[in-house]
Amino acid sequence: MVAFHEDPGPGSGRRAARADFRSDAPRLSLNGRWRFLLSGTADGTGPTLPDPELDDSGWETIRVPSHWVLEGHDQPRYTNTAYPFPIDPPYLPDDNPTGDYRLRFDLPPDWPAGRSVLRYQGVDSCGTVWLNGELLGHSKGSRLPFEFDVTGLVRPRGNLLAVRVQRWSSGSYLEDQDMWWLPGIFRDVELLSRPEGGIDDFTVRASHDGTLLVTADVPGIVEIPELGLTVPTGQSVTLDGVEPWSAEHPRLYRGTLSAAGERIELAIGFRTVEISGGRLLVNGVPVLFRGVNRHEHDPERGRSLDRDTMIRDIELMKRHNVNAVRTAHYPPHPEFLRLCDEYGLWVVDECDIETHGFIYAGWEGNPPDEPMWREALLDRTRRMVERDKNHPSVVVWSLGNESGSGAAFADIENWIRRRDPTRPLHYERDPSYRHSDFHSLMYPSLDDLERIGQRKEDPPEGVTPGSDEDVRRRGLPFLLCEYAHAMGNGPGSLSDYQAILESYERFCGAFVWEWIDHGLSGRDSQGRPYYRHGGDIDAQPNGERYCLDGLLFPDRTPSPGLAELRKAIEPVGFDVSGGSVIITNKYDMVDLGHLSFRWWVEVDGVPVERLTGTLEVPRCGARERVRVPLPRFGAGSAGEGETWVTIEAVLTAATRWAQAGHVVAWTQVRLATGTHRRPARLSLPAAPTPPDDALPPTTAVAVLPGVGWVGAEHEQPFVRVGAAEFDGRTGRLKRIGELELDGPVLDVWRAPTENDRGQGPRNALAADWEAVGLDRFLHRSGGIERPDDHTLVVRGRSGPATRTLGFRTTFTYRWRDGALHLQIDADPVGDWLDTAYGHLSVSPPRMGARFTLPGGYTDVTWFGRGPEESYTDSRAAARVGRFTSSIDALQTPYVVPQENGNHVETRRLEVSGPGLATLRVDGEPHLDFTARRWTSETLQAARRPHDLTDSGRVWLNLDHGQQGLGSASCGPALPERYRVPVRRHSWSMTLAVVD
Ligand code: IPT
Repeated sequence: MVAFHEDPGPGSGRRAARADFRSDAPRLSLNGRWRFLLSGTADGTGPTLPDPELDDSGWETIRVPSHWVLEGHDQPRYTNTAYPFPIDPPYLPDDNPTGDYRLRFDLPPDWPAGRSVLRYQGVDSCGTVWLNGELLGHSKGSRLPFEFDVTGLVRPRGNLLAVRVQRWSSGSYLEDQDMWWLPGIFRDVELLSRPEGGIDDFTVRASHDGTLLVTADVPGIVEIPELGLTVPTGQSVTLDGVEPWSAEHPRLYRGTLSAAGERIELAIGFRTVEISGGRLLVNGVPVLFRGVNRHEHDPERGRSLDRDTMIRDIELMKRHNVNAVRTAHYPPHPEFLRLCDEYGLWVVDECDIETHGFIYAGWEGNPPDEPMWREALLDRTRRMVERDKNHPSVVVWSLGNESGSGAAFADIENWIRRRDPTRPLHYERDPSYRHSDFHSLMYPSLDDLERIGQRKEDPPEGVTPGSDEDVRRRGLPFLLCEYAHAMGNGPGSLSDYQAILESYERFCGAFVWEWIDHGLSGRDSQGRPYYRHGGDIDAQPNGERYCLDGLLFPDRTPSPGLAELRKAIEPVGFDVSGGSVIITNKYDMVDLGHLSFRWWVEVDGVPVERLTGTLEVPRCGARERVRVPLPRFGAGSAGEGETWVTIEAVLTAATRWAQAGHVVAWTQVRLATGTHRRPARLSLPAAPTPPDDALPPTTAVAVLPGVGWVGAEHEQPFVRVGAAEFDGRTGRLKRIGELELDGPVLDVWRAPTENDRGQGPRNALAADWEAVGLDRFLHRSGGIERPDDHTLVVRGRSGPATRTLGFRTTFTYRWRDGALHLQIDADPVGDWLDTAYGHLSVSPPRMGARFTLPGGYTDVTWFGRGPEESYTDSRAAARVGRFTSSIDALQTPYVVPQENGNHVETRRLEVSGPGLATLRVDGEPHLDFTARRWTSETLQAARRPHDLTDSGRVWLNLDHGQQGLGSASCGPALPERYRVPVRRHSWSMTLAVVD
């Protein structure tokens, strides 16, 4: 006999799947502390587990719901695509940690005598259940509910519920999602009284035209008081004047469904989903999902989330303009969908099916293509659809993720279409898209996405151009189910993607990968807290850091990437020209009546009194635009300096998810015609490269007329220009008046981001950089010249050992008007098209100048983009203004330390510290700056944020620029235009000491 856990079938003894609902029937939560014992094999503690007489007083206890690996038993495991067991379906290794659970419980005194049902909302990976010694059955499908009828078995007092949970089961072959393997009874356990004449299941069909049909397994009455409606089940009615449900206006009609023995709470949303003319329409109009992929994750509780955490997720999504969720890659806790109905989010509900690891078997034996698994796959589909069918928020069913193709998908498709013809189906991985109502891909490049928008994409491999399949796919709407891999610092290009998504009718939206970093709370040997990733667990295989790819840090602190997403997808567009602004309503359903528009003027980042007000915006319907005259901002009267007007669209009244005044969208426009024009993107100005012979040989310091010698004999000679002092040998700046500093040296390095590292050998820029030595430049002073009393020219060459490549540098200092002007010219030399590595053509991650300051410096103030960090392809969220921060607060604590805290387009920077002279730097026109208490090298070497400790100096970069962030950790290469080209770079700044 096949052991249950290895039987490919889905379960036995279970009740039919049905809707999840709230009713007035009594319900007893069985959550709490259960007896628990973990064993090493599938037999668990043996055959006595269900025996009510068994003395379990020596067992440990465990909280239910939870994952035992997060409650001090065994270890969590993380793999991305790999199965942590041999591909030997449907079998599992003998080593199979198995949790045996026991709970004694009594019924409340008033528990009705009728039928009772025991419900599990989620058990990972499978469960066998006994009540009072009797086997009820078993089930697989970790993120789906199952129920047993326990009528006649459950008794008023002294019940003994026993559950055996194997960590690995045949079900695990269908659950190879990129996430932690977290076994246990991790969702609620309940006992439900099922009254005589109660309702077992019901289906709501409510269209945006007011048509309503509720069917149930027993006759009942539907009542919706605010519509004055009383109608029997099975009878369709069309109601006048209902407001449709949408994510933007989640209008729910509360009511009841009553049968003889039970009253169910209804929360009906009238809405219609259809595909028409190659577009996705909801309520008759096109929609654009501004979505995220959400795993259930909490650093302490894993996938065992409480309701407050679900609400927190939804509030954060709504506040960041996210309007859609793909429940990657399994149905969430049912409460989450109830909350989506209430708060308003479009949901792509995805089935708990992923067989990704079969990639290592060349997809040989892939379960969807093997009859043995058909029932298990269909079972999962049924349980999702039946459970979630009444949620207006659920607008698309997704058949699963990354499971190749196979005949089972046809069965799944047919079953859903018969059961629920009201929602379209999504499946991404079958290149024929035969079972999908959407064309869909993951991580296309911008160019590929553009072609898809035009319905001009290359057909997937194996599909003949012009074939029926090709033509059908081209006619489908496109849903970008994953893009913008948010691993570490990034993603870049969110605005670029959004611009394309908003440009073509074919697109119905996109879902960033992913919502939250799956870091788990841990402590190191010294007791310091940190977030664990796969590599922090001593087990192979493991997917290392790949679980840290969210827009939220593990503790739900928004990352800069989420701020950027919020700006990129904001639902209001502004286009200021002449004396007016064209306001574009990018909502799909609602007008702009809920927003107020306020403006103010700042000069050099300082608000100008009286130059502030509100705009009167006439009615502007969904997807419409209005032109609004702008007041005369009085730029002329504002005074000298860079003058910017900021316009914000804010919530007029509080909503469920944000306060009145919450900023939904904004824009900024420069008013005065300044001397500087910002380049739209990082485009470092090109200058001709002089021949490679201009560098004089290394010389002893050329002591030139006017050089002042300082210090005692035998000490380093110093060179003075105005109030600036230089090391006479290296030419490095050491002092400006009272201010002590050191630098600059040419800096082409940054601590690689996850996206710099690419994916395996793909787009592995950091590996190429390291191969040619960009991480280990050595510097040679090439001589100092003093053309006149106020000028110092310091030449040098920087490059790595073993290579010819590098940059020849010229630092030209001029003392004028009590400040030190610095011009930096860097010219590439040597072989950048690596000969030994043939294929390498590297470009540096940074073109910068590194200084240090004494450790007593603590704060910065700057005029430029802020307050969050910004990069050339992730700068939309950073507005132009004046910002102040401590140096410590400039650091973004990515779970794995990497480059962070850059600020593009900085016009002016001041660095100060108690008792120290303040350094002021003016860019010409702009600089990128970073300031930190450690070097890029230390940042790179750190494994955890707490490895970073104060070096005793402040490391200040005043850079020409850095390359963008991209999202190449899983996705396309960084576009050329965001790289730092290998050519002459020149930039300049003025350094001054201020009080
Ligand atoms: C894609 C997966 O669907 C998702 O779960 C996650 O693993 C993501 O990649 C990377 O973090 S699949 C990949 C082959 C594109």
